[in-house]
Amino acid sequence: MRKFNDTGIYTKNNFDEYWDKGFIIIKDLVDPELCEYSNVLARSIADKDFGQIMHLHKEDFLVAQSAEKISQMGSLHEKVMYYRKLKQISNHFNEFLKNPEIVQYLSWLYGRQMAGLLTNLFFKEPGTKYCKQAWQVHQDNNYTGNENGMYVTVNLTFNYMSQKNGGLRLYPGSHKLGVLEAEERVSYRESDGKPGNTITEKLPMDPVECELEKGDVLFMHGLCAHESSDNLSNDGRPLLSLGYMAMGEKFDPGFQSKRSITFLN
Ligand SMILES: O=C(O)CCC(=O)C(=O)O
Ligand SMILES: [Fe+2]
Repeated sequence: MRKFNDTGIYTKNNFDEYWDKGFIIIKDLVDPELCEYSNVLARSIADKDFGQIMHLHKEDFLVAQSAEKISQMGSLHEKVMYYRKLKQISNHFNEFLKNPEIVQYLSWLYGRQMAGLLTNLFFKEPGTKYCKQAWQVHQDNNYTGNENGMYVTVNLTFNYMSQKNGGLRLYPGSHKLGVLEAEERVSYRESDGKPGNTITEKLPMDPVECELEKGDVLFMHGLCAHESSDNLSNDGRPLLSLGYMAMGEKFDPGFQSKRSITFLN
C-alpha cells in the first residue's frame, strides 16, 4: 500500500494529525451492529455492579471474574453452560482485537507490525457503583511501562460517548512530553471512584472533549494524557479499550493483569 492517499482515511492529514495531537478519531470504522452485539455479550457476563471486565479476550480471565456468579448457580449443568458461554465470548473479543480495519490502520500509523496486548470494558452503568468512576489524568503507557512509548490504546463505545455520560477528555500534544511521573492508584474495581495512575505535574495544555458514536474508533498514543468524569446521566457508556504494542517492544506484563501478546494476523 502507498503510504498516503488523497482521499479516505490513509491521508497525510490524518497521519500528521495523529502524530501532532497524539490521537485521532476515525468515524464509522467498524460496523455499529458489531458494537451492539458485543454489548449484548459483555452485559450478559457483567456482575451486579457492572465492574470493569479485564481481558475479555481471555477465557481464564472471564472465568476468574465470574467466580461469584458461577458459585451461585445451582446445578452442574448451569455451570458448564455458563463456562461454555464464557469461552465463546472470549473468542468473540479475541477476534475483535484482531479487527482488520483497526489493525491495518495502526500498522499504517506506526509503520510497524503490531501485537494485541489487552482488552478492557468500562460500563459506567447508570445507577451502579462504577457510574461514579472519574479517571484521573494518566498515560496508558504507564501501565505497560514501555520506554519507547510504543503502546497504543484503541477505544470504541458500544453506545455513544460524550461529556454527558462520562466520556474522555484528551490532552492534545501531551504524548510529546514523554513518559511523565505518576502516582500509582488502584485502577481495577477501585473503591474510591478515582482510578488512574495520576500524572503529578500540571500539564501545559487544556484537554479537549472526546465524542464518539457507535462505530467510531479513537486511536490514542500510549503517552497521550487523558481523564474522564463520572456518569450521572441515564445513558450507559460501555467503552471497549483495546491495547496494542509494536511488535518486539518490551512491556511490563503486570502481576494481576498478566498481559501477553496476541498475534494479529
Ligand atoms: O473509562 C474511562 O473513562 C477511562 C478508562 C481509561 O482511561 C483507561 O482504562 O485507561
Ligand atoms: Fe486510560
